Amino acid sequence: MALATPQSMIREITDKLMIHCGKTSDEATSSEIMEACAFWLRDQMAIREVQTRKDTARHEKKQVHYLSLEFLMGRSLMKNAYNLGVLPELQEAIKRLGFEPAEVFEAEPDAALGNGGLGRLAACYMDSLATLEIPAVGYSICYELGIFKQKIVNGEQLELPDPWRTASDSWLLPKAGEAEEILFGGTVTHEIVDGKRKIKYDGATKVLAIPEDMLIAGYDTTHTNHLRLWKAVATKPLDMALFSKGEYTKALEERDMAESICKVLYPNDNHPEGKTLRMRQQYFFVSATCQSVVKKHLAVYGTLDNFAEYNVFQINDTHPTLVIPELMRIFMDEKGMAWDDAWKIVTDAVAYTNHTVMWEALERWPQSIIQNTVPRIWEIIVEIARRWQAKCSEFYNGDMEIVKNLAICWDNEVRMANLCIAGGKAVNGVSTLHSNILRDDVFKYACKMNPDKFKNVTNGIDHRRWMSQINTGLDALVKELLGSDKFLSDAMELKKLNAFLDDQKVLDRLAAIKRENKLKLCKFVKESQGIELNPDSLFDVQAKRLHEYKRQLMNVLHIITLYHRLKDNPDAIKVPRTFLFGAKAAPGYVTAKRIIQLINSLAAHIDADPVCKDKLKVVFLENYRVTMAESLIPAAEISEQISTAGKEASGTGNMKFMINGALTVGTLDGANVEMHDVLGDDNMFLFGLHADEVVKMKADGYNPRSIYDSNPALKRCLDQINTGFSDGISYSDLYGNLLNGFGGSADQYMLLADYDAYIKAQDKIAETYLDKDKWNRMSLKNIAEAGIFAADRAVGEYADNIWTVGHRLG
Ligand code: 26W
Repeated sequence: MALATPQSMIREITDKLMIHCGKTSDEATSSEIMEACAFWLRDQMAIREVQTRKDTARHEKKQVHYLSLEFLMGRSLMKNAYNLGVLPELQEAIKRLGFEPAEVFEAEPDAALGNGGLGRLAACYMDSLATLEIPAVGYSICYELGIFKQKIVNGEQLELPDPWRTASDSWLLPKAGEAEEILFGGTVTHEIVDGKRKIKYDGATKVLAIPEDMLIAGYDTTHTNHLRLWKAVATKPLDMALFSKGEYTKALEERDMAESICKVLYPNDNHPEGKTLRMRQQYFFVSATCQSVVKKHLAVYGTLDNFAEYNVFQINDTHPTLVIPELMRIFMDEKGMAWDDAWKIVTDAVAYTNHTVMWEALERWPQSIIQNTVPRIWEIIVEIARRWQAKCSEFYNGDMEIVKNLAICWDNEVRMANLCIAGGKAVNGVSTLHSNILRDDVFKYACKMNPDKFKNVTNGIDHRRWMSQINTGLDALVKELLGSDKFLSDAMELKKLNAFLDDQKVLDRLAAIKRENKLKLCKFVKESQGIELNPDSLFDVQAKRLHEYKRQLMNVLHIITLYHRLKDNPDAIKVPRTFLFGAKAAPGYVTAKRIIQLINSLAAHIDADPVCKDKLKVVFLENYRVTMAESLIPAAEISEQISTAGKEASGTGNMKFMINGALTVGTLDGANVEMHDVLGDDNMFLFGLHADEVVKMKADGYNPRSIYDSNPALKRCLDQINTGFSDGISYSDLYGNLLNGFGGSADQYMLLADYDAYIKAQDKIAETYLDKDKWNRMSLKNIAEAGIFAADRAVGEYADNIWTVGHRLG
């Protein structure tokens, strides 16, 4: 049954506007209308969520607790209205209130509490968890500032703060009554009282964790979950004793410490920052979560014996690892359990997903930071490590090399991945290739000890958001062709589009939809950056975090190659191209920032050269974010997925482009491998070394300089980077990285080894583009085969193979 008619909605939204903003609709701004709509939707969801929670308890359903330091939610207004089935009514109501729906949606800031793939994956999974009617809660930190806003000034990245909450507070439901206390620092002593061990904390600092819940409605169900964002506040506003003594700064210390915890999201992707503040963030949200879950479990069941039967904690990479020692602490110190009993429950209740094999991304914490920040947790880790080491040593007959590799504590460091393996019931990678690399390489010794623990769940995306919502033209075509909207609940239905691969009319309509989307993007780019794009050119897009392994620089080498061809022969380019880049670089990642600058130098140089007019253009899109992806992806024709094979755990952007009909140029890496499985060589542009060949070539002594010496086109590109472009900025550092590294570190990501194959793939793309029908057919094939990359499928696999919880669909 519909929740509301536009008429009743107008009345209720007007009420919200009055109560929360103190305005009538003729006084309100678009932003206030947005807030009023959000309040209305939130309240509808709140009613459903209470019902869901009661059902979960009444029917004694197992619950999933999804812990992640990042949730890249983006905007929620359209999403929630869509899932609640009231989007058309809401749009109508907004119009009748005298506002333009697009402007109201536009007024919502992105909730950008994440860096990239890992954070967006968590957001997509929240949608599927609710849609599959799985009782689940997401947990994270209520950061005041999300990922920085990127400004490009003179070609360089500048970071600005992102105070996302200003207009988004209406989504949050504060639950002050469910606050938890977290202890930091101090010293720990053990006392025996009445024959029982008691832990005493001296000089610890208390911080209060207050939940702010963001409600998550499922699609086509009333099932409603929530994302619990913990906010840190001091237990008392001011230490009056110190204040009275005149020690003003010290009196404020506790408050400042508490507030600093949830101030800002760390902007690092694939590179952990071993800082005390980050450790505090991790323990803060883990401890609050564990305490809250244990409390709620006891309230329903009155015992912890069945805790693992009714609760499972999925940890999103190692960032929430402390859930393992924290549960041990609660079970033993607070609930009086013996070690073995507590350990049995923990190891049945925790599962870990690995998202990267980049060695620099694997978290290793200095002992001193853990010891000083969370002294009791440190003691428990030491004991876990001791027992684990004994077990490993026994299994491997004391082989010290292997024992060292498996150790949790070694060289005054704590290795979080090993702690997760020891304390978890499952470890999974995020694509077939990635999971195999974990089993055969990164975690091979642990895998041998317990092969069944190591699993794969290939990532997926929320196809309702990433296709239907953002590409309404394609959504309408698919519904018409399939004669139903069943694909929204069962993405495999998309396969039925295969029946239209030779239908000329369908192919033409598909092309017309793409063109519409390109025109919309042109408008967006013109309005946001003042840049004119040529809609008749091929839109070639690389949008993802900036990282050397993702090889934006190889894309640049191709562009320079095209430029040189044009210089030699103004007719060399048959297919005009627009290269669009969207990427944030971690603020401390110097090389990544230099690559952004290089792209901008190149873009300016090409713009200034008349030979490129209407043939070649490069645009660096400022401040790439979820909302930008939503207009960029439907307009893309080529999706660049060109990481060094073996380095990209899965990729999820690749899936979003695919389901919107872009063709992929890519290596056999991450989920590209599975894309290739369903598309074959004919429907994507595959190139380059395979993961095993990368490893072998490195082992045999990779020599990029010999490739440079023997390939004149490549040499010319690199020399051009060395000298730079018309702005006079030299990129000799990037040139040097590719050619002059020490100890075999030149061209770490093997751009030169793949250059030739990449150029050939790109030439094939241009040739194929000239055959419109062939191109459109390939595009339709991509959409038809994208169903397996639905998050619904992935979450269903977690439910079946790791969590053992029931669900609907599939
Ligand atoms: C602590 C610093 C830090 C921050 C984030 C280290 C590592 C990360 C993430 C694990 C990086 C990340 O986002 N990984 C991406 O995860 C996606 C979802 O599984 C995959 O699709 C991407 O391939 C992977 O790079």
